[in-house]
Amino acid sequence: MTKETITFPKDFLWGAASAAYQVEGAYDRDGKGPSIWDVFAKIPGKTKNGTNGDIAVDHYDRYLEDVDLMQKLGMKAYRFSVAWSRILPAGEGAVNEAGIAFYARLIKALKDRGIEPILTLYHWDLPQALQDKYGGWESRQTIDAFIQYCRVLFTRFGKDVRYWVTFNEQNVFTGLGYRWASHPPNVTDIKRMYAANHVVNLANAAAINLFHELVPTGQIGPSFGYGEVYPATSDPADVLAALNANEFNNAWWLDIYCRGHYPVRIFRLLTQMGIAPTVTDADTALLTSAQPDFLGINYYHGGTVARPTVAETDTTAEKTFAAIDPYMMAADHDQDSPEHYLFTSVENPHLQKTEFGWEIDPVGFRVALRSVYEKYQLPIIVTENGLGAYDQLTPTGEIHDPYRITYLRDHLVQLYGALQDGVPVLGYCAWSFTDLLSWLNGYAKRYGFIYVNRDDTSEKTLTRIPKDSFYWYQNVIRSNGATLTEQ
Ligand code: BGP
Repeated sequence: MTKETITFPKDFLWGAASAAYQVEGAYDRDGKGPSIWDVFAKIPGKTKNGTNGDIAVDHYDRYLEDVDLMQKLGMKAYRFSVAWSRILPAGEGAVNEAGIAFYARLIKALKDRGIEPILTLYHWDLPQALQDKYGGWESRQTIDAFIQYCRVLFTRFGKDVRYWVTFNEQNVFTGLGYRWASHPPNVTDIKRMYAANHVVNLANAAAINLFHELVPTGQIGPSFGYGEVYPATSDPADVLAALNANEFNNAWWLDIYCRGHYPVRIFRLLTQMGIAPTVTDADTALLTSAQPDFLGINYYHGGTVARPTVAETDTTAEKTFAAIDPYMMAADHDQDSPEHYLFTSVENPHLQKTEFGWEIDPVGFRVALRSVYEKYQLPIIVTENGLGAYDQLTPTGEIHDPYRITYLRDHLVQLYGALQDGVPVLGYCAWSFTDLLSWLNGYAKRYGFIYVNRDDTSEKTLTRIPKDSFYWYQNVIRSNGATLTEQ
């Protein structure tokens, strides 16, 4: 039997992604105000080897070189984020025209080369001034500031940018920021996490409504860090645990984005535990009024669970601890953890892991795309997917990354499968375009198609060097996926 030739839709958005704090540098230049990441990364012990984004990979100064490389790669789309405190240095109030000008130049350079900009409004770098003044996302006043920021960008860039992302991985930044203190604002309080998360939900809905008013020709949606959760066995108790885990880790956000309501079972548990957010009728009215146009899905891996170790009524049993993983938050010793009553995370014996311990699960990618579409019936843009690895520069100045090619190929083949199944996937942005700063893993965990010559301790030359995966992806794009058939 001959294999069917893979052909993606003709306007498929082949892309790659980045985020402002991870690439730009120029953290205090041209009027930019400090963000919570500028401050947090300087707290001793919080990041790998004390790394920060002060210089990052200097995209702020080298954006033209980077955009030229995107064109060479053949990219049809580039997902980037805007640093809120470049636009509004105090988070609200006066607009910094130099900040606007930087993104105007970037967007123009992309469009001149036929590359569709996909603009993320919030990739975790809240202006520090809003944290100091209002307590950041714990205050509804931050929603007003966010809406002011959105209004500026929608007005200035609404006619040039068609695809907009509201919040990047709300599940990750609220969990790591307010529960595990491994992101700013460095808090360990699950009740405060759910309260802040609710405020972000309201900001997301208000931004979507404003966008539809001001930019009727564009499309907007959140980017969610999705991982399908599997039952460990066919034991119905494990299947129920997987349902619980999917509602706890995924539907808790996606149901709000798409339906305006929290999943009932989880809300009931959080209420019993005294940690549920307060939801007013006006909140529900706002949340149900806002409809995203698409869902951004960031996919790295899912998880596997078994029945919880304790009955729901048993609040005395000892809690289990597993390492903090942004996508599968685990129960901890120190506080009452809802996971404890819902599921127990277990290893999946069928899956290999990356050098950094993340499961590799391309079929899970197809399962994820299918599940999300069947449940929410919105087009999907894959806004992140990729492999972090310790790439090595050879003495002759090359980077051979066959493991990344295998990873990306296997995921793209499954994405094609989902397209064949009927899921409307509009585009795929690999994480990441160039190497960049990993929030907690410094510069050694590399994801890019392009190597950047720097490490944790020195900016070295910051030279860009295309990896083998660059030339591989170039062929995939050029053939609109056909070269995936041969591999
Ligand atoms: C996602 C973030 C990205 C990026 C990626 C890889 O959660 O949206 O910004 O960091 O994960 O993560 P890491 O650098 O931790 O490996």
